[in-house]
Amino acid sequence: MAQKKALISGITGQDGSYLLEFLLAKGYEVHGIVRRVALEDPEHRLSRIVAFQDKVHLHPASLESYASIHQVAVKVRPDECYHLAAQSFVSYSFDDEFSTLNTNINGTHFMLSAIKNTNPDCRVYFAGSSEMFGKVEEIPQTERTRFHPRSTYGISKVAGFDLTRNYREAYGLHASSGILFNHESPRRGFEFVTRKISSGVAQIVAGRQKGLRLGNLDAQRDWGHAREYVEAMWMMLQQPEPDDYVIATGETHTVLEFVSEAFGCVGLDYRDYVTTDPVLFRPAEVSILLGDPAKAKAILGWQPRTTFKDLVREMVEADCVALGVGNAVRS
Ligand code: G4F
Repeated sequence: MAQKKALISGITGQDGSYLLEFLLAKGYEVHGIVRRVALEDPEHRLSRIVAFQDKVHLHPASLESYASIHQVAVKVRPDECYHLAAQSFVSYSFDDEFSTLNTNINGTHFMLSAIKNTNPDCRVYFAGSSEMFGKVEEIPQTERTRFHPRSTYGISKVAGFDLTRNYREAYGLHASSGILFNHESPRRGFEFVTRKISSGVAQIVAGRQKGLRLGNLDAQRDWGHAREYVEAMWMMLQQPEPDDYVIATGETHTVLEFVSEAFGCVGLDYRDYVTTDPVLFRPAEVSILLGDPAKAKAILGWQPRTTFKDLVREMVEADCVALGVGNAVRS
């Protein structure tokens, strides 16, 4: 059988890097879309995929340019396309609503259109988000729960979700959306709360930082491991019919629980270090996310494996090891 070709947008991010590894292990020829600046600054911007640089084919393109995406689609002619690229930091979407909407909505539209126009048999994955549920209308959230986004990021993801469904219904594209709940790992960006906490703990242990300033500690999130969530993306594209799936653990925890667990890993009491700062609260918060992954389990055979405690520990340990204080982590 001919080697399958996959195209990933957002390949340099947390999810893109895990997906790249996963697809290479499955024998795929993997292509990635990257911004031109990333190719000019590989040490910094390609750090998550540096180990695979000689195995992956990178193509410069911009989510803001249909022509550039179209060109890559023509050149690669992928069998599967994973559209992960986005402005994905919710907090930033309050600072620049316009660019978040432009990049995320147009980027998704350009990708769907380029695939439909050049390679309509290609299967497409769209990275939807639990942020689409926003001010949740039921707990837990399922594929049937109504969306009520609370940020332009969430709104952009609802638009991407609707575009994906419309390309499926109008043009027969095999296009699926994953409604992924928060997923973390040692590769998470430092701006997201889990990595801010795990790296903060390591900095404190290493004596480089005295305390940690956070926003809303009462928010609840359904946190899983990113490595497992990319497997679900692939599973969706192996189904005979395209569809939408909630990918979640089915457990929710407060930010405070994450904080307490993370400091506990190195034998510290968070109350001695953590302060809250109103500046870090969001104008509109998503208070609770809790997903029901029953459909993914029944149809894809997917289920989460990493527990909340193990996830926190893995992240704290990785950050402590990176700073040379791995021995502070309690066994
Ligand atoms: O880690 P966060 O920034 O992630 P958030 O907003 O839930 O979004 C992430 O998950 C979504 C899936 O549901 C993705 F679509 C999205 O791209 C991203 O990956 O914040 C989590 C919670 C929020 O309630 C926030 O208010 O943590 C709270 N928080 C408290 N203090 C903080 C902080 N968040 C950040 N980033 N920094 C803080 O200091």
